[in-house]
Amino acid sequence: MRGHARASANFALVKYWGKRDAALNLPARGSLSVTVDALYTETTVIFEPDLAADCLSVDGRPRPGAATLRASRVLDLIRAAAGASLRARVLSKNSFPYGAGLASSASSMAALSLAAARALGLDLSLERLSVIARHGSGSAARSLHGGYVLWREGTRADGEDAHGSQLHPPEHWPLRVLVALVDAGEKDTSSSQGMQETARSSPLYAGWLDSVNPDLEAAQLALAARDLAALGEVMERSCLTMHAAMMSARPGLLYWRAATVALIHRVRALRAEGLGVYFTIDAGPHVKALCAPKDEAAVRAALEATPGVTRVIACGVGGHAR
Ligand code: 2P0
Repeated sequence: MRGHARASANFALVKYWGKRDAALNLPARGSLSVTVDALYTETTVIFEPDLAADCLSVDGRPRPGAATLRASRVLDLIRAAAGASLRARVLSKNSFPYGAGLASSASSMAALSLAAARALGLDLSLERLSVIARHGSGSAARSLHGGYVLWREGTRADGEDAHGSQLHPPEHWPLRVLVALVDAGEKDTSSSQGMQETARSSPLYAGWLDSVNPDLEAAQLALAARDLAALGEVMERSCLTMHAAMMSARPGLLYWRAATVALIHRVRALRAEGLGVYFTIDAGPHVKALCAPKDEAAVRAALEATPGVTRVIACGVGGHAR
């Protein structure tokens, strides 16, 4: 009745921001991501007869409330699949700051779904686990698979076809992702809440949605051709279009800090000097820079020298949850 799993975080190259069904966590559009090896969650799930309710600890700290409710949504689906009713103790450990806009909800819900399935003796496919993990956090649908992953928006009302699929394994294109940490604090507006507010009040939300499918197509072509300039261009515009929609919500949602903006300019200056490096930013202040291995040292030095950067974490392309 005990299972253990590790899943990596992922960063979207073409972003997910908006739901077509909030109860089922179904995305308004598809998204495309790269799984990263250095940021991961390791989770142990123990189903115990004496527990009255699921309980969750993250990095040694009990997390009652919203985080436990999300975990229970995933555990309920695993219990239903196994015909079990026992409650679970969940012990989760992250290799990186939790709840700070670094995709910890993706890796933690992906690891939870796999660990819980194993604890109850279920052998579910990565696609099925992706659907289950999605109920805990949308972006978790992309963290079961390694490499380059497409999360399809799906057409079914029950969301069973809105799962992640691997487009290319890690060895297809061993790019590097350098994560420049700007601030290790937990963010004040969750992604779920931010998406809801953007969809409700931003005059740019419709334009953002219109931009996604063409960007998904362009990103898939660039990935297949291993064309970094083409992929980088799509990745930056998807990021900036999403943030423009967030910022124009009412009230405006601004995850950036001064150092975030400084890093954008730094990446563009490196490009003007001839380096192939591109940025993306999620629901937090950190900046992720995508580059080829040959440029990693120069990019890393430039990010570390940017005022306000506390640390740079270097990632390769990660594998499947296991
Ligand atoms: C993404 N983000 O595509 C986008 C870009 C953040 C910015 O997916 O409400 O924690 O649980 O589905 O998955 C973060 O959102 O939100 C996210 P829910 P989630 O990576």
